[in-house]
Amino acid sequence: MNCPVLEGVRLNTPAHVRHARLIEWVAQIAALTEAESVYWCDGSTEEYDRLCAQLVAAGTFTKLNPQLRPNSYLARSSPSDVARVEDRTFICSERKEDAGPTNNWMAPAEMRELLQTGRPDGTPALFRGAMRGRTMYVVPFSMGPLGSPIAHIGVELSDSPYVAVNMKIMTRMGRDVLDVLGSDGHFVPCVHTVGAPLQPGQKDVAWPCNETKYIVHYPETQEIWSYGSGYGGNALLGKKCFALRIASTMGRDQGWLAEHMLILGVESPEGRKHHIAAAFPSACGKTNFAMLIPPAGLPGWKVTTIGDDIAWIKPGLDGRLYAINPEAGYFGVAPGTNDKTNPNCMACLERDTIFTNVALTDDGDVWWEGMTDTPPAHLIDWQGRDWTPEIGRDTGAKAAHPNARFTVAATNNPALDPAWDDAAGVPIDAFVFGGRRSTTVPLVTEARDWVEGVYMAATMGSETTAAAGGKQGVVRRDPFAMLPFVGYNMSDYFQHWLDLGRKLQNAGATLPKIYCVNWFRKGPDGKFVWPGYGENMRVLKWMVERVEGEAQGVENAFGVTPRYEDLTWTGLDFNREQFQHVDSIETDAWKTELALHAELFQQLAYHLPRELTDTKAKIEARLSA
Ligand code: SAT
Ligand code: MN
Repeated sequence: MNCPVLEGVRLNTPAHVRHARLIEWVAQIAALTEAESVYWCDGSTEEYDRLCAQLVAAGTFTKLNPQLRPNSYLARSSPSDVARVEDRTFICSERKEDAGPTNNWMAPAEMRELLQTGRPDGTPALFRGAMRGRTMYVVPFSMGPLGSPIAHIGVELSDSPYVAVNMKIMTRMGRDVLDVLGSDGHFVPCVHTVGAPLQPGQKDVAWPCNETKYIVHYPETQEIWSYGSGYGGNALLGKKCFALRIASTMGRDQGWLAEHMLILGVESPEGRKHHIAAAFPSACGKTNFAMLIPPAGLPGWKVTTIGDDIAWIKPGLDGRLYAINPEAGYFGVAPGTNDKTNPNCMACLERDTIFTNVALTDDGDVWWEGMTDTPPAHLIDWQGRDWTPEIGRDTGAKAAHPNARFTVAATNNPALDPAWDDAAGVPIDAFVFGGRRSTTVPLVTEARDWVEGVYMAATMGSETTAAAGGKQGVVRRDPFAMLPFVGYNMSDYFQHWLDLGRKLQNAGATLPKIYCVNWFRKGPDGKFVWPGYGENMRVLKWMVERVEGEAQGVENAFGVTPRYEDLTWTGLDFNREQFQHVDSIETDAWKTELALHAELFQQLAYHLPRELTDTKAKIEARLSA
């Protein structure tokens, strides 16, 4: 293949690239952004090591002590670039109604002027010249096992080598993907710049980014354009942008689901295996749940991880729903992770990990709040400043940013499910929806049918966390834990779930059961009542036994909940009174809650499925009875 030369930029297209449309697009973006050079990632370990060394030389990475944390790095971001920016995230569908009231919207033509072509008044486009002085990395990636019928391919063009190495861990990335793509395979184009062009001779900073940020999705043309941030979901475009926002619209059009869900396998002592997909908002313990180690009181039970954040789910020929994890790594929250809350995760992080915004110890290792009970006597905090427990106490400064993250390959996980990379996916037996609620919502409730389950998921609320910019700890409705991630109208998304359920049911399939959980109820002392973490296995066991038609429960206003005697308590000191506290349904609290559901439904009135308002009316009637 020839290497077209474009305005002085060599595209450096490797001979194995046979996809004319891809090459042409790379040339266009190189021309628009005026990248200094173009580099095609092959996804090799040699390349990863080289780019990491380059990041160390640039001051972006600090290599950690190889004795303590082999093959691992620490990155510190700019303090202005530490989380997803929901207020800068846009769904640019032709019609505003198709983005819906929960997404920021701008007309595609207007957004293209802003980003790509420039305004009629002469305002230059943000991407024009945005990569000046930088290398543009071509990052081909597969979301899901290579060649799986559930997987899809994307190509990210980014001027951030930090993005390239993170994508190597988070996705199946490199030359193999181009082979699958062939000469005219379908890919989702993703363009990313940190928005910090360099003048000739200008010295770079350790974490280039721009105060102006745009995270833009064109669902109709399946394009992603991200400007100004180098962090997490803003920049690793395979994750929330593609695997959730764009993929959710693909799923709507093609009859499948792209969900903000972990996937786990549960095996009973008798060796019966089930698969659960569970949705929780960002930073609500999904990774912990996905890597759960059953307590000693439940011998013989085993939990294995298929995915920790995202699930792509397609109906199989047998009418069951099959799920893959589109990702190949974990981009998880570090603070709070320790040998008690998540020993499997701590084992993942022993080596081969990129840490972002955690603290650095004096011997070249990492630390974060909650890693150990007693913090080290001295640390370098996430902003590169001296930190001591006294400074922390006096100023409230955290050593690690609350949204500090690790990036690590799934293959580091000792609890990885043998089928995690299976092209066929795993059959889902139950969906779980959970938010962070200190009051009102009981420990676990089973929906009586699909529609009631969709209602539960649609009306989910959660207290906000540090995963997104903005205020923390306020309850917001977060339907399906997808509020920041649905690429189209939320009510149409509800309808899609209802339609898919109906279609499968009409075809004679047994649908997965649906549960709503809440690990986070607090007592009068302000402390969590439920021990959580590994003890969540007790709830999981009940669900699996319900799927098998064994465990008992009682009906209430919104579903079926276990009585104290329906859960297994061996090895845990948790009395009836405590159970009552996490399981109770207070009529007054629920009347208030339903008023909030009404508010949500008002906001989502356009295209809101009738089934949901009908379900609400039934719950209200039961509550008043
Ligand atoms: O920053 S990410 O979007 O990748 C993580 C999250 O919010 O869950
Ligand atoms: Mn997430």
